[in-house]
Order: sequence, then structure tokens, then C-alpha cells
Amino acid sequence: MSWQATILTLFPEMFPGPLGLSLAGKALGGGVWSCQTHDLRQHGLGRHRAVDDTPFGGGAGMVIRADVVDAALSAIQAPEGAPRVFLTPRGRPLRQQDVSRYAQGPGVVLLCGRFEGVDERVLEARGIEQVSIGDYVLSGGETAALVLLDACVRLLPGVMGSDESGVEESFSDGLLEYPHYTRPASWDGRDVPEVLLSGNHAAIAAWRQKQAEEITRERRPDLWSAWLDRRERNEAAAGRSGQSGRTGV
Ligand code: 6GU
Repeated sequence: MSWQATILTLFPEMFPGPLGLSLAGKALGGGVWSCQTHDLRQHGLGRHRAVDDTPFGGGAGMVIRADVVDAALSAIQAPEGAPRVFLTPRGRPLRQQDVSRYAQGPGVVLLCGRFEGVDERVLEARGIEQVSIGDYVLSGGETAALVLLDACVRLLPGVMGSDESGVEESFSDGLLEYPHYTRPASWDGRDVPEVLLSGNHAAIAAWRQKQAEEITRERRPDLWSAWLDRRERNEAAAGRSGQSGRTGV
């Protein structure tokens, strides 16, 4: 029973693409996950297998038809309970917590659009979530689907190994990660921060925490204020329960 990605797309050749290589590719070859594409064109109408039509109300671009998407959904065999996701810049932002939820389930069904969009009625009627991977516009949902799958697959049991890299990383506690250094200790006139060479593990942990906080404050004021709010709430909770220290997030 492996984690199953089912992808509805006009460009099935785009999968698994880069996910056939490296960590994700090994896991694919090893049967940890599977990647099944389904060509939307198979359900197109008429001699030209048309999947789209002009938008009611006018305007630029074309809209993928509800009946075409519905026929494709009926034709696939996705695991019971797999969330259906339409990749679109109009969606809610994809977060690590969504990725984690998807990875813990049986798999996902991903609908990739081209053109202006998909008829809203089929999204509503068939319980399809709308997700965006960022505030920029891609030419189609396929590359966004690859991003979502990469984020999910690396969380599947056995894919990343049992080292700490899955835990102590950006977003796991709401902060961006501290900077990394390796040999040589001096390069191009730049020295590695001295504390990292000290062997003092408590001092190193404190330095890394401070770096993570500063970088998050500078680069991601949104994450920073959320983290401050969370810390304040935790401290208040610790105070109420008579604890002296901070509790975990
Ligand atoms: Cl999910 N799809 C497309 N086409 N463009 C996007 C996106 C998704 N997320 C950001 N831009």
C-alpha cells in the first residue's frame, strides 16, 4: 500500500520529471510512492477532443469544462480519502502543515490546469481544494504539482532517513533556519563564526537560535509576528500552570 499520486493533466509527459531522480526517484523506484498520470484530452469533446471553451461573461482566455474534469475524475482509480487538489494561483497558499497532512494520507489527486482556469462548478461539486504555491503566475499547474509532490514525498516513511534533517529545518518550528558552514574554516578572507568551532554545544545552539530569529525577522515579518504571538501564548500558558520555563510550541 504505497502513497499514490494521481495527476490529471494535458501534459502527462511532464511527470514524474525531476521526481524520477534523486531521493524522490529512488523512492519511486522502490515502490514507496507511485505516480499515475491521466490525460484530460481523453475526455475532450468532438473531433478535436476539446477540453476547454470560452468564458461566460466574456473576457480573455479559455476555461476547462466541468464535464471534462468530471469524466476524468470518474475514470481514475484513486485511493479512498485522497484529497483532490486543483493547482491555481487563485488557491489558498500551500503550507508545510498541508503538505504534512497530504503525506500522512493515502495520496493525492492533482488537477493541473492550463488556460484561464477550470469551471468553478466542478471544483465545488466534487470537493476539489484550490491551492497556490506562491504569489506569481506559472504557465500551468504542472510545475506547481511537481513542487507539491516533492514536498510530500520527502516526508514519506523511509525517504529521508532517520537523521535530524527532517525535524530541525525551516518552518518546523515557524522560524527560518540558521546559516550553515563547512570547511575550509577560512575562505576568500571570510571566517566561519568562531562559536561554531568552539565545541561548546550550548553556545552553538544559542547562536543558531538567535540567527534563526534575526533572519526570520528580516526576511519574513509575517512568520516572525506569528512566532512572537505563539511564544507569548506559550509563556502565558506556562505562567498559568505555575511553570517557570517556556513550553514547546
Ligand atoms: Cl498552483 N498554478 C499556476 N498555474 N500558477 C501558480 C500556482 C499554481 N501557484 C502560483 N502560481
